[in-house]
Amino acid sequence: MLNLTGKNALVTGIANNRSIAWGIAQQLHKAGANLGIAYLPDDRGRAETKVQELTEPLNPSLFLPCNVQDDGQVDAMFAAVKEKWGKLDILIHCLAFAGKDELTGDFSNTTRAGYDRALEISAFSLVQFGRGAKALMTEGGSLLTLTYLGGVRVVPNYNVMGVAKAALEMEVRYLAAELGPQNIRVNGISAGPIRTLASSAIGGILDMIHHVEAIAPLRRTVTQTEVGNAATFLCSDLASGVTGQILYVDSGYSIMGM
Ligand code: NAD
Ligand code: IMJ
Repeated sequence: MLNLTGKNALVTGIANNRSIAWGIAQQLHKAGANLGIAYLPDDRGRAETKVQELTEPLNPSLFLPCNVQDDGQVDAMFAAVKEKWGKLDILIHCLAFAGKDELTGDFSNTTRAGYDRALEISAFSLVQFGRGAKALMTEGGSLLTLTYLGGVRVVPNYNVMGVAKAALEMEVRYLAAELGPQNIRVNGISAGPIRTLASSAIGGILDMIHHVEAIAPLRRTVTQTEVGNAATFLCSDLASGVTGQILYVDSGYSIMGM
């Protein structure tokens, strides 16, 4: 049976109650996992307060700042996990960022700085997390990331994020191959469009959601809870034979050719 009691799960990427990571954290908590929450700090400490208030009902035993652009913060996060928990079992990578200018207009106008930032935050961060997982998942474990169809097919305006997701998905495979002998599994969930902070800021997202509702076999979009349930499965012993995979949680949209 699916039971995460006694498992230590660190969740990144919660910004608000619409975040996919929030859906994942809730389902991991429901399955009995002991939670740690890492949030992106801002100058005024507002993110800290907001995420702390939101996640309080899940009784996290760790609450840590982590901007993946700062090696010091990433190292400190893993050091705190080691100190408090000793071992890590589950690590959720649920973050991405590209400059707004890069997510509209011609892909060929992507700047060097914009490309570097998108790939650094959205893809290199999984390499950092893989290193942390390797050191801390001493009894095996599960590393999970979130990706999108725009990493394998052209989706209007996804642009440099598509390149970042392509890199991210290949990292899933390289990390799965490297960490497998330690019984650490590495997988990705490719979620269909969901209205979150990261998607609502995109022009035309509502039209894209309506398109999915018309075309996808299930004739609807997916919810954060559905992604959270699939994540809980992949992080549980029920998925003990699954690694290096991208699981589509997209109402079946990606199978359609027309
Ligand atoms: P969201 O805005 O709620 O989450 C994005 C998170 O990234 C935020 O919590 C933000 O704090 C974090 N982040 C950004 N820069 C960071 C940095 N430098 N260091 C640490 N954290 C940083 O939006 P979301 O839609 O829940 O996105 C979560 C993941 O799901 C992303 O990887 C996204 O690409 C992926 N995804 C989203 C959709 C969708 O339609 N919403 C679909 C498929 C995949
Ligand atoms: C993002 C851009 C273009 C099309 C898009 C998206 N579609 C979907 C998304 C169709 C579903 C959302 N998505 C899958 C993402 O990964 C979003 C990443 C993202 C969003 C923003 C918005 C605000 C900002 N930077 C961002 N960086 C990454 O300033």
